[in-house]
Amino acid sequence: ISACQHSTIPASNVHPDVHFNKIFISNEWHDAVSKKTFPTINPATGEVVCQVAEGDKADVEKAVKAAKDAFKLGSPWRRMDASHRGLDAAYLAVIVYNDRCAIHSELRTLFFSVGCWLVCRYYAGWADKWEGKTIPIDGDYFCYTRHEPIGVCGQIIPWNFPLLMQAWKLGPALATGNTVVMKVAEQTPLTALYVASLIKEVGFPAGVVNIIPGMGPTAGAAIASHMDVDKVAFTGSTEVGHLILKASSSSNLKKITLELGGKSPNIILSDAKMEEAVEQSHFALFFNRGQCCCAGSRTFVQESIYDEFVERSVERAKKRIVGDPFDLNMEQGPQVDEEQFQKILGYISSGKRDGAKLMCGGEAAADRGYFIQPTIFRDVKDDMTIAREEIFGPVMQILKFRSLEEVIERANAVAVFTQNIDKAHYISNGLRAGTVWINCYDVFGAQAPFGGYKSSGIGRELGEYGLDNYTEVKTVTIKVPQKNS
Ligand code: TXE
Repeated sequence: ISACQHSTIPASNVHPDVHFNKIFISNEWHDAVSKKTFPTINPATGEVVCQVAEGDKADVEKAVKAAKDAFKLGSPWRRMDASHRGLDAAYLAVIVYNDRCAIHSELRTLFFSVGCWLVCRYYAGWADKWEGKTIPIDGDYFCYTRHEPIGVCGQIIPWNFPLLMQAWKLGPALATGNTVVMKVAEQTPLTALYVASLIKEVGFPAGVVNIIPGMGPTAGAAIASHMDVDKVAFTGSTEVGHLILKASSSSNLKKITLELGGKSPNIILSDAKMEEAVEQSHFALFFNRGQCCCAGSRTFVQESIYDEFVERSVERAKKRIVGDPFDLNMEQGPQVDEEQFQKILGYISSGKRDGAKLMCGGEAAADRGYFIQPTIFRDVKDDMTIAREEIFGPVMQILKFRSLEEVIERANAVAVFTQNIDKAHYISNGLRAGTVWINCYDVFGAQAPFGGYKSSGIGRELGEYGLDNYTEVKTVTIKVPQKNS
């Protein structure tokens, strides 16, 4: 990170020439079979950046065939040493890192670019270390397991962290020797296509990675129901998560991992360090304009410090700088598109209607683009829509609680702020959540698994656990003349 100070980042090119706006199959650029295109929009202005090829079922067919061919026994990819696979991925990591500023506005944030680079590099290291076992079964047999790639992996990713989601999906899939057909979000196709160009440059064999910009109900659904796709990894809404599982069950029972929405509680106990808790809770909700599946979107504050916490949070939110995403001093850019923008404003209206008290914000923050004022509601009750549904925007709900037991019952949290380690352990053990942060928020490491309990998902991404999602375990048992210990 130290090599990447602000001063070394070149000025933004706000009107970039877009070189890659087609479908990437077999290391070549293709128009859509239908010849259709769709516009990609700059959310800061509402203007069209460029047209992008719109892949659908026919293009998915082509891509799956390419991925299947690349996975054939004896193919360059299947014959490649695992260590070499790792080298290619590590090289990709370096190129992504070095090119981070040339791609898209989202990449300006160091978190995204460094995070992507680290994830690629981390999984590159795993390529020749994901070992099977020899197993001492009864009888005169020699038994061992192999960790084999699953085959053709469909990957459907969202728009909130375009490059990061791509890295989280490609890293483990490629390290373990799979081939990939990836459908990128229709709101953010350009970063992924730029990375596709790097994949070619690095020298991955043709067909190993195929990338299709297009719509969910056409291209995405075609991947989910394809008989030759062996696995689908999906990140997006819970609603579409259900459709993906259904498509698997009515096609070939392909393996599914899901990373879906949430309504993560963040618990502030009365003994928490106030300043730190306010700042971290602000970050927990407003980071990435609230567009995080793990955003701390229900802030539970203990009764005795509730008023002070609200007051300080409002002060902080009013200072939040909203504006041009290319200006490095900005804290908050626009929401991703008109649909999300309208949806968030709708949630703000519902909060007011349901009787929550609007403390700041509540409106569009500019006369063009999809900017929303940092918004805070107090006196939020558990049954209000804004306390139950994922808003995915810069809208903070602050709820009050009395006892630990009460908050565990109501919250099932993701973060806890307290100076009392016993209380922290008590709460974190009692929670049914895939991640618990104590006195911090949104702390990620390529090495540590991430994923949700209950309807927030199936499976884990990142870390060693993330490799399981992309591996079949084969047990091989050989009769031997005589076994000895
Ligand atoms: O999600 P979708 P949307 C949540 C967040 C947001 C809401 C809606 O609450 O407000 O979802 O966002 C593809 N078959 N999250 O509408 O539709 C789609 O093209 C196969 C949480 O953008 O789920 C895109 O590539 N694929 C979240 C991806 O699914 C389909 C991130 C996500 O889009 C499909 C984003 C279909 N029938 C939104 N329909 C997170 N977990 O981080 C759509 N897609």
